[in-house]
Amino acid sequence: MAIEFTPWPEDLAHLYRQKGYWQDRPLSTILQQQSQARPEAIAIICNERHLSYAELDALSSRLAQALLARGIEQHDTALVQLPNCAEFYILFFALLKIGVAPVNALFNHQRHELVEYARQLQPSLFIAATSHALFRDGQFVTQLRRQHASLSTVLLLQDEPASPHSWDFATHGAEDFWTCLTATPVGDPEGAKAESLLTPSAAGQVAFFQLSGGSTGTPKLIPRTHNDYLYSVRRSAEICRLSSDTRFLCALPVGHNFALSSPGALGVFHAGGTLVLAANPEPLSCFHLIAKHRVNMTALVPPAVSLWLKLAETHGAQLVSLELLQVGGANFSPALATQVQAKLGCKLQQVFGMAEGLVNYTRLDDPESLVINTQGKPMCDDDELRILDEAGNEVAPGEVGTLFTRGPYTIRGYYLSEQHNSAAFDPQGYYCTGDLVRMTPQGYLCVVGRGKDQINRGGEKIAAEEIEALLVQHKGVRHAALIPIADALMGEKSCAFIVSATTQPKGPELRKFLRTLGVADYKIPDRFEFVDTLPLTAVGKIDKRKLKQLTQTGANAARI
Ligand code: OOB
Repeated sequence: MAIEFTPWPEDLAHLYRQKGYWQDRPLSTILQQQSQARPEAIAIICNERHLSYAELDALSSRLAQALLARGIEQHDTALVQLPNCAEFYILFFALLKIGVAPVNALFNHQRHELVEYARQLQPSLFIAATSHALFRDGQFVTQLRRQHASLSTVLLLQDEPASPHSWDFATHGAEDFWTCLTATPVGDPEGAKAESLLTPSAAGQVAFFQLSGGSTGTPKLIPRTHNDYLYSVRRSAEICRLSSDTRFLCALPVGHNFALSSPGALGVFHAGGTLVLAANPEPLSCFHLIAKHRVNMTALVPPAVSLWLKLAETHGAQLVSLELLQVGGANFSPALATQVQAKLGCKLQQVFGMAEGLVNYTRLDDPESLVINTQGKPMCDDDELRILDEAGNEVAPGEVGTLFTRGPYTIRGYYLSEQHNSAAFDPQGYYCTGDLVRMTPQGYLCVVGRGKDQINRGGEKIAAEEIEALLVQHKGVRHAALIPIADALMGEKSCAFIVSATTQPKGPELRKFLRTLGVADYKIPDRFEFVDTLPLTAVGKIDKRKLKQLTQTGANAARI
């Protein structure tokens, strides 16, 4: 059975097809087109490996066939956690080719997050890397297998096959990624026939899941269809003027919407350019890759830009090939924005996007004042935006309100979340972004704040409710409230206000407790404040505004 999702209403779906946004082609056509048009061109550079479009296409088809041979079927789902590496794309296209929808967990996710995604997805396939601490041994894989009868195939990507963490695959019912892939013989006379057996899911159906930054207790999965996602990739590539000359450095997490489609790796493949992979945005190694591979475009979150600006003072000569830097994911101050051209020697583009869909870009020919002071305008003429006040009325032009949006690539509902969907989407299908924005007379957006209960830690999103629910599981914690605090480098960090139950637990103990629950490191509070009571609003909710004031004055709180 096809994977469930909330469809767009018929009239709008018709309009999106009529206007050519939805072309009823699967996402995998991106790769197939290039492997025919420019088979020898280099698609991916990953350390010393150079993969051409033909090789990427062939490897993903071989993996797809190997998965079919293991009983994986169309409409199955996969839980994937891979670092920035070529295998991520080989696998992504392999799954697309056989209609299996993956969710790509971030590499810094841990047990808590993976267990939750598996619970929601019931995957038949699980792929991870032994370079991640959770997969040094087979314990977690065994636990997942025990919890999910649906899980039939587990593939592990090993750093070096003969590393000291070498795996006992048979005991844990897992296989080595490359052994599985290469088991299908090359040049198989049946190859062409086998290729024709690969069938993606229908273009109007779910291709894969994005992850929501979230503001609720459990993270939500975002079903993206081939039609909507392929449109966002094509249009993003067009706005950013990608071509076969594009040499894009991907230093953000490969699965994140920014790095995958805005225009990201898929935009580069669509244009026939070259993707250069970096493990992370650490400036020294990225500068080296830029110089070595003559990279002309990259994308960063604001804290990384700060570090790049600093290093450019001494190592700027390595950046001569760089033409365009995209910045997005979190608030980017005009003070930093003005330094980009002078210090990094390239153009700046601001990107305000979300995994749920809507992406805004400043345009490449925009005047400097727009590029520095705004977060861009929607990529599509049929993106519909509403900016509403607290009573749900449209604000006057230029005033601040909460951004609601719908359009040809913005979802209509989270995966299997009926109750939450009724709050996150209005009756006309507009998604409530939770972002406080103002629109300029030219139709550009300025993100001025956030209404949602989320901390944006340098682009990494933390749902306050999720961490609060975990903290109160500690026997020493009666109430917990997580709020953002200002941080010079990260923009925001997190601070947990704790009302203790009996004996007062200390910050280090609570951090350790969250780690034993298997929570990703970036979600662990940077600061703890212990208070006797939490202030309440008139309707009895925790008054986070007051807590934020407390962190600024420091009154009444014992800090750890
Ligand atoms: C991107 O996607 P997500 O899903 O990790 O986070 C979306 C949220 C937005 O709702 C907003 O709160 C914040 O991240 N955000 C920004 C921003 N870009 C995203 N806040 C201020 N300024 C910006 N430029 O973060 C994302 C997805 C695609 C492209 C770019 C970013």
